[in-house]
Amino acid sequence: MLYPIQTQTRTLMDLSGIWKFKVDDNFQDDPAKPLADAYRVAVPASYNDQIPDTELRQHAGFFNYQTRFTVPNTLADDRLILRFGSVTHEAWVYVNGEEVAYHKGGFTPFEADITDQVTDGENLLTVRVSNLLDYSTLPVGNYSETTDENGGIVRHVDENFDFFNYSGIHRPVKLYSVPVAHINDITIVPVVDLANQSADVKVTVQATGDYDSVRLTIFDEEGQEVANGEGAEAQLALDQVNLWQPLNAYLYTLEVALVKDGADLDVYYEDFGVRDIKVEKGQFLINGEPFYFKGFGKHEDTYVSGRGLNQPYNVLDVGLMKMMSANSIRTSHYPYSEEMMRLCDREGIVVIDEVPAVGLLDGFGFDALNLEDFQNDKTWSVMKTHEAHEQVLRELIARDKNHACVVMWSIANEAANYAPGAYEYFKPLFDLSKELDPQQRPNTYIAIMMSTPEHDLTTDLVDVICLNRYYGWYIGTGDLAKAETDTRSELQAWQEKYPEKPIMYTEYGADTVAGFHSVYGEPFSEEFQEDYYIMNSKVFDEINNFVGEQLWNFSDFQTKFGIQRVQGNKKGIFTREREPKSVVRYLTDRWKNIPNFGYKNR
Ligand code: GCB
Repeated sequence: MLYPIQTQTRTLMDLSGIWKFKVDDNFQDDPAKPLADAYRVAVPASYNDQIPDTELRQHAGFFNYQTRFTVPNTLADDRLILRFGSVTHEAWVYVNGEEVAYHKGGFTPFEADITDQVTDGENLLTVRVSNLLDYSTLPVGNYSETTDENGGIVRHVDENFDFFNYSGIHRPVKLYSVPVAHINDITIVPVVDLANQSADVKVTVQATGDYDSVRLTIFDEEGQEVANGEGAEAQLALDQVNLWQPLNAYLYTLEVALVKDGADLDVYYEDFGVRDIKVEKGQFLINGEPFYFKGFGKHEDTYVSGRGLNQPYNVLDVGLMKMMSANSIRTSHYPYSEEMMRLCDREGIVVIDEVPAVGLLDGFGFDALNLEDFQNDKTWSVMKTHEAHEQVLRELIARDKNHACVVMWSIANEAANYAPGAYEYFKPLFDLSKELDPQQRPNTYIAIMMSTPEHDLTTDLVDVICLNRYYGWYIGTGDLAKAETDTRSELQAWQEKYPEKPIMYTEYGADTVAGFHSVYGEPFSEEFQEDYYIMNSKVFDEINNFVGEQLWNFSDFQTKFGIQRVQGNKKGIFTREREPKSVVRYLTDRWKNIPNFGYKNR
């Protein structure tokens, strides 16, 4: 799916701004009429932290958003497409009262051709949103209903995951025009010949309407033409290729033009990087060299904006990562904004791209880590997420397939991979990912603590073993000597059992209250956080097939309430305001001394 841009043939309008907003649990508002008694909220952003009302902030149910827009009459001959970067979690869209789009899934874009609904003068845009989650949705929520004193339904969602259920119109709403004959989609697959420093760039264009030919031109970063070709399916050769490298990005631009009678009907520009990804003999190779992941699990989570797009924070976060010599992130636990993915392409941040498959554990809780009764775990008989899971994977790959920064797909975070039925659930999803990804990237899932070498049932499916581990935190809290022994013996066991598969940590961390110090290095203190990371680093360096460390979490973030959470999760190495905790210095020193390539001596 193409990102909306303005070109010589396309006009792009941004509908961001202050919209009306109102709870409408009983479907009383008419989408064709102006909303009465509404709040005003900024779009894009989560609604939750914009209105100081406790009940509203926590509300589970249905909401209406509304704005007005006018279309310039210079666009009368074009098609008009209304596009949402994301609406969390379910949306019904009405233009002048007529439903034009429906989309379920809170983290991927959708659009609708609204040419026939738009009128001269002002148009009324109403978006009905639901933030409900249950055992059929991703993420997974525990849904229940009660009745109020008037017999009305009160809905409840208890998150089956550890982040606040922010909701609303989270990403930009754009209206763009395309000519009647237009480009719908572009797929780019660079095949690199590392020895000859060249690449064949395979391009596939999908287009609609009446045109004679498709013209393809590749420009380098100086704007010089470096290759050209013709046709909806073509292969363009690049010599002396500039590779896209971690923290050293190089982006080419592909210009696609639909041509009729010698004139350009539609033109679109897609930036892309040329790089090669392979997993081989326990190594993760980028451009033929063994890469070492240094970085973070993150969240899209900032003050006031909640989970809404916050570009200054994205820019700052990438800057802080670079300051620390970090080179990678995982989009835990859902696809991040297209704007962030474009930024990562540009800045050379390597991305493990995750679908919102989180909460696939029957009865999630912090005590779940102590469960041992794997045989009787009912997760795979009670979850009804098959359809949603296929959909999120399709939509993520359709959106992100051309991104150089994406080096691996993460098909789930912390599912019950040890429970009966796990293999049957996941095998078709791994097959689907292979079928859908034109670049054939590696696939993984992120394994929870109970998924040990002896209990995990699905490791055969993954290209890289990705582990979330909390020895010394959830297990043996505060005992770092024991944590060290446990970490070492588990990592050694993985390596022995799967010598061909690289292993990495995708989460490890300890809640740390900024400014809390202890001469005894007690849990929650900045000293403990540092000791914890020093201990883990020591063990990582002993394991040959260990190819990366992505800690939990980049910054403190908001969660649901619970006795384990004090205004959210405090495992950030930065606070929610992005102030560093002391461990940032230790990790910066460590990562400055770890090269991106060839860290492990073999
Ligand atoms: C995990 C989850 C993550 C939590 C984290 C924690 O394993 O993947 O979503 O926030 O643990 O801090 O408990």
